[in-house]
Amino acid sequence: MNIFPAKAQQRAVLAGTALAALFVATTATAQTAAPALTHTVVLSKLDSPWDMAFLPDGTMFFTEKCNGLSVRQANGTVVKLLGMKDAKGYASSANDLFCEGQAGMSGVAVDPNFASNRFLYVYSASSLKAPGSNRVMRLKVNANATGVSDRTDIVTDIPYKPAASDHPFGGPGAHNGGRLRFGPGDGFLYVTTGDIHGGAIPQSPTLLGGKVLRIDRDGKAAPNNGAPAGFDPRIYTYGHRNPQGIAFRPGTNQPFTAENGPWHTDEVTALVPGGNAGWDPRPNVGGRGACPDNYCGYSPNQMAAVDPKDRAAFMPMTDLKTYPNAMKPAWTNDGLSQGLFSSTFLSGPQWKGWNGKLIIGYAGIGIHGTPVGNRLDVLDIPADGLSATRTTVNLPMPAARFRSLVQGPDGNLYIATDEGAILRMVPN
Ligand SMILES: [Ca+2]
Repeated sequence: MNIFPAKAQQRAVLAGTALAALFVATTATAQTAAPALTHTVVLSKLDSPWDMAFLPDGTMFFTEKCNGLSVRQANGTVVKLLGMKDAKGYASSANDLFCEGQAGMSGVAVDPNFASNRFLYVYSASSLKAPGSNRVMRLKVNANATGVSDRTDIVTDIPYKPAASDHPFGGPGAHNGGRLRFGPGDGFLYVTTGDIHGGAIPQSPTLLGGKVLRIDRDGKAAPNNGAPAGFDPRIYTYGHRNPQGIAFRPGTNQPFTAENGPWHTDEVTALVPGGNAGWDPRPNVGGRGACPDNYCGYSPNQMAAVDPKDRAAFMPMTDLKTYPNAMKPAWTNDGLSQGLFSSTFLSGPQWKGWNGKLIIGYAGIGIHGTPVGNRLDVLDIPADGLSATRTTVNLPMPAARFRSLVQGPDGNLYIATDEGAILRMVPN
C-alpha cells in the first residue's frame, strides 16, 4: 500500500529521533548474531528525502521528493544543486520537474567512473511531454561539488500516472517506481519503474512501467538483457507492480527487488535476465472477470476479502498459474502489505551476523492507519534466491517510514525517513 499521511502527522512521528539511541534486535536468533546499533541524525528537517548516493570520501548526494537534488559535502556543508518547480535557494533549477502524490524526484546514483566523468543520475517526474513522464537524467557535477550542469535526459518514456486517469484507489503520481542503482558487477544502471495503475502495463513488451530497466550511461540498452523477442531491449525484468528497492548480493552481484503488494504480499525477488515477475492486473486473466478502470489490482474484489490469502488468490503478486515460469519470490510477508520499499545488502565484518544479509525497510501505513516502518527486517537468503529466513529488528524510536537504505563508504547504514531525516546507523 502507499497511503501518505498528512504532513503534520509525519512531523509528529519524527519527534524524538534526534538523540542517539542504543538498540539491539529482539529475537533470540538475532541476539546471538546481530550487532548492537547506535544511530545519529545526519540531516533533519528535510522535505521527504527519497534517496542517497555517496562518493568514496563521504560526500552524500540526496534527493527531496518535491525540492530537488542536494549534496552534503564531506565536511558537512549542504549545497542545494538542482531545484524542481517552485523550489527556492538552488544553484540551478529545472521548472519541468514536479512532484505529485508518490511521484517527484526519487532515485539518485553516482557513476562508477565518477572520478573521471563526474556523472550523477536522478529519476524524476517531468512535464516536458504531456501528460507527464518519468525521466532518468544524467548530470555533471562540478569540481568542488557546488553545482551541476549538462543535463541529459537518457530515458524519457517511463510512464507517469496523470490526473486524467485518476482512480478511486490512488491519485496522480501513484505506483511511480524510481530507484536507480549501478550494478557493482556489470557497471550498468538499473532503473525500477511502477505500473501506474495501468492494467496492461506490467506485461507490455513496449511500455516501460512495471519493469526493471538495465541501461548504459547514455540510456541505451545494456547487452544480454534477455527479455523475450519483441520487447524493448532496455527491459531486464517485467511483470512488476511497484518495485522501489533494488540491491545486489555481495559476491554474486545478483539483483534483488523489493516491492509492495496490493493490500497483501510484499515481495523480495531474485532477478534473472529477461524474467517475468508475474504481476498482471489485466481483466480476464487468471480466471478473473472485468475490473474497474481495467485494473484488477484493488477494488472491489480485493477490499471485499477479509483474509489476505483470499486477496492473494484473486490478484497474486506472482501469478504462477498463468505464468508458470515466472520468477518466484525469495520472500513474501504473506499478510497485509506494509509498503515494502527500500533494501540493501550489508557487507563487512562489523555487521557480524548481518554481513551479507538483505536489510529491508517499510514506508507504508498499515490498513488500520498505523505506521509500520519503525523496524527493519533482516533476510537470510540462500544461494538459489528462492527462500529466506527473516529476523525482525524493532527500533526503539518513534515510527518512521524508510524511503531509502544505503550502506555508506564508511560501512555504516544510512536511512532516509519520510519524516524528514537522514540517519546513520553504526554497528558496534
Ligand atoms: Ca512477483
